[in-house]
Amino acid sequence: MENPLTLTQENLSIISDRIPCPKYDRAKLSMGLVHIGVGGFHRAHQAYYTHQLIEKFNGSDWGICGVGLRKADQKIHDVLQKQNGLYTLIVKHPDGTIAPQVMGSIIDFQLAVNSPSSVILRLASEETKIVSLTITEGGYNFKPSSGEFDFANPDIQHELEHPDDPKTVYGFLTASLKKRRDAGLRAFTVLSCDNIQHNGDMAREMLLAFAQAQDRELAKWIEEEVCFPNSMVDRITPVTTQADIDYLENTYQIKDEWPVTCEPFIQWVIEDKFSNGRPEFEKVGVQFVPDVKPYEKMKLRLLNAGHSVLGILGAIHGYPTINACIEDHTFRTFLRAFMDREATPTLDELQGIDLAAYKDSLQERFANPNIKDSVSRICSESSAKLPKFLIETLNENLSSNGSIQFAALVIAAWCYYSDKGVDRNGDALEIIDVMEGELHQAAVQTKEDPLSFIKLKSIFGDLSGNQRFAQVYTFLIQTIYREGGVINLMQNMLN
Ligand code: CS2
Repeated sequence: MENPLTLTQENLSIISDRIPCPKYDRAKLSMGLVHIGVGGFHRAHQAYYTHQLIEKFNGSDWGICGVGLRKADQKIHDVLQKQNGLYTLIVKHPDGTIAPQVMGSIIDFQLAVNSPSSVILRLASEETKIVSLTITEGGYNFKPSSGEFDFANPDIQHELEHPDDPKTVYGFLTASLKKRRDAGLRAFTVLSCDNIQHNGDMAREMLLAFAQAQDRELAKWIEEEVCFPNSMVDRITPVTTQADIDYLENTYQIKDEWPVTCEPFIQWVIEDKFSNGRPEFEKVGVQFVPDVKPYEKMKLRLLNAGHSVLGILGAIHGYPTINACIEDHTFRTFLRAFMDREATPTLDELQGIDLAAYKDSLQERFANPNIKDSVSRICSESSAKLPKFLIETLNENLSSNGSIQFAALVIAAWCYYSDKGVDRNGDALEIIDVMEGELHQAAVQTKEDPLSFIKLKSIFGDLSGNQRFAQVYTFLIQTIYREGGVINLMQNMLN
């Protein structure tokens, strides 16, 4: 048995006899990319594409500097620092094949809470050409029901008054863009990679709202100089488990404290508008298109909404993972009926895309038995996700008099989930949501007022005032409470 080796630059030549490792000289990379929000998804997606580009096409200008803005990023900071930015990406195929590979594209990591000024300097450096973001749906600081910038956030208030002590992404972007402007440097591109429709437009609108409140002249410069391409990103990336860490150690004698696992599928569609150059990502399969909106909409309303449909119903029913849901005929058929009857009618025609084949492929991807994507990951932060993934579709169907009952059932199930906090076997659900308290408060009043949950305006807007919706929802929520579950309702809807 070989010695277990910690994944570090020094050990890389020995580790490369065990699994594929970067073949390029990492010391020679420039940091053209700064990425804010280095979660599993970034490491499975953009950092993977970048690694491929550097390795196969000499994209040496595009090393990545990761940035963490939250205290919780301390862990990834420490791990990446210890491992010289290296980590293992473990691709899990549906046939059981597991393909681990060491990624080398992240070459530095900075934690904003440790040193905000060095993060600003990195962003303001001439070397930085693109600042990409995965700050989650909730990180954009908009009010979900109106879409307006939320100036009430205390961190935003603080950084408006103290531009040199930023806390949120907006404070850091404006502080560094100001430095660039004053130094006569070109602006960087802000490339949003979050699951929000029109993510680039959203980043632009929010940043400009903030900048206008802070410094009107700067806001004007940003408006003229910074490009914000919209992009659609896709790769299912479950939460890393101890079993993944043990697998590397037991099978390859590699000690990696935080590997990332993902499915083989990967997609990135980006609008080709950049302020200051870009990597030739098309060489590694990224699609550059003039208008990404139809792709985003398709993915958010089918894949992400489909995940939420399975996740919320599955959680109540006691299924731990998305593939367990898909194995159940009722869940599988329900998902497809939701996609066909409620999501598809709201989508635009996309040349070259066969929607039926896309939906088939989603079912296959969800069924991958090795991914074991937990329903708790899918349900986490539903208060930020559902307005984008599901409620927009629902509102469009209400306007066009289309089908609404599948989405209504998911919302009713979410109320039950937020109220009870256990599955149908009485086992506790792992609920992760910044609005957990408010959701619970609203949900527990359902017995007295069946509409109490959907009166949470910041999430549902005026949905409770829509008579057609209120009627369908009331019937569904009362049935769920009476029966203590959703399965009969799901079956009835399919008949
Ligand atoms: C998921 C996404 O967060 C969620 O609920 O739907 O993380 C999904 O797995 C990715 O967007 C796939 O590209």
